[in-house]
Amino acid sequence: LKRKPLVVVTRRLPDVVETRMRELFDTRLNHDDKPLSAAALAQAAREADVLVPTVTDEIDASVLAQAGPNLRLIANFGNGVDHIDVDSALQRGITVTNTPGVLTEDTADMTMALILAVARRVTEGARIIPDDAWSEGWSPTWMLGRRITGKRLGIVGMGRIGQALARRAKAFGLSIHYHNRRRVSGRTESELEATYWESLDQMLARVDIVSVNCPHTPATYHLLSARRLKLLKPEAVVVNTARGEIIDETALARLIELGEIAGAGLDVFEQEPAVSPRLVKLAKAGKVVLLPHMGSATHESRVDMGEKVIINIKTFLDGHRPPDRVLPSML
Ligand code: 8YV
Repeated sequence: LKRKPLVVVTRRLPDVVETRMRELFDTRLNHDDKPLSAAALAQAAREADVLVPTVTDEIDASVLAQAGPNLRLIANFGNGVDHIDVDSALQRGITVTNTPGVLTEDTADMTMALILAVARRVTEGARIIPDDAWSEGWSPTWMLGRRITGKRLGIVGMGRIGQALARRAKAFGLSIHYHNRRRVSGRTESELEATYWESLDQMLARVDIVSVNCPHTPATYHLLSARRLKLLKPEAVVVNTARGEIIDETALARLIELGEIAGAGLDVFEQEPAVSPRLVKLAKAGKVVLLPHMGSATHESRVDMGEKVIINIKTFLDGHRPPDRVLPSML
């Protein structure tokens, strides 16, 4: 009798997803819900036919070198695959899939939430009453933020999430500017009333808010470098719900400290879960809003992501091309 393929899941997933996986596959779950150690990850790669990692699993060349001959599919639970050495995986004949499309709206919502939180000092204000610090009462010049209506938003990366953000931002009265590897269709541009900037540098010098919505690849590592961040206006705000590595975080913190950039809203960091003490200090001072990688953290997104993972695995095990293959051209 042929053995059923073993699917190893590295983190706890929503109950409905785990139940469905168990019905369909020989599934090994991790109810510890702690990130696997490098050794445990390598062991999973040795034993599994299909590996289901998340952003917290570093599947580098050394893990892949220890993979067993059965490992044929890495079905990532999540969109970004920068924690996986996709080139090495593909060279070894391992297919890689992700979960695009289902977390778009939630991530765009969280980006908008960060824009509003920074501009209107929402998190800072929300601490005042619980901290019992409102004894003086209201004043006309107290807790003033910045209006967002009429301002310019520069979106770096006009894919699904960038476009979903543009739709929201347009409704908030922001004008939309974007930089992308390729210009989006004329129809999308006119729907979003979006202005394309071939030169990221030129766009950065003109916008009031910049939002990072591109994947992290070798080409986008520190795309917002110290030099580029210095092009921003002193009133500008930087928002990132993509990947920490796209921004030179140290330079960002320094420029905010110097008052050369007004503030930032960050959901992602260069060394998660470690966050630079300088950013933490700036958060305490009300200059930045820091969230612990919550962009797609809704019940709905997590279930939909799980369903995507299941469809990718099932299609692959049935001998067909899974719908969400990660191709070298995407990297
Ligand atoms: C997840 C994400 O939190 O999809 C992504 O790229 O960053 C988030 O949706 C995480 O990746 C889950 O692995």
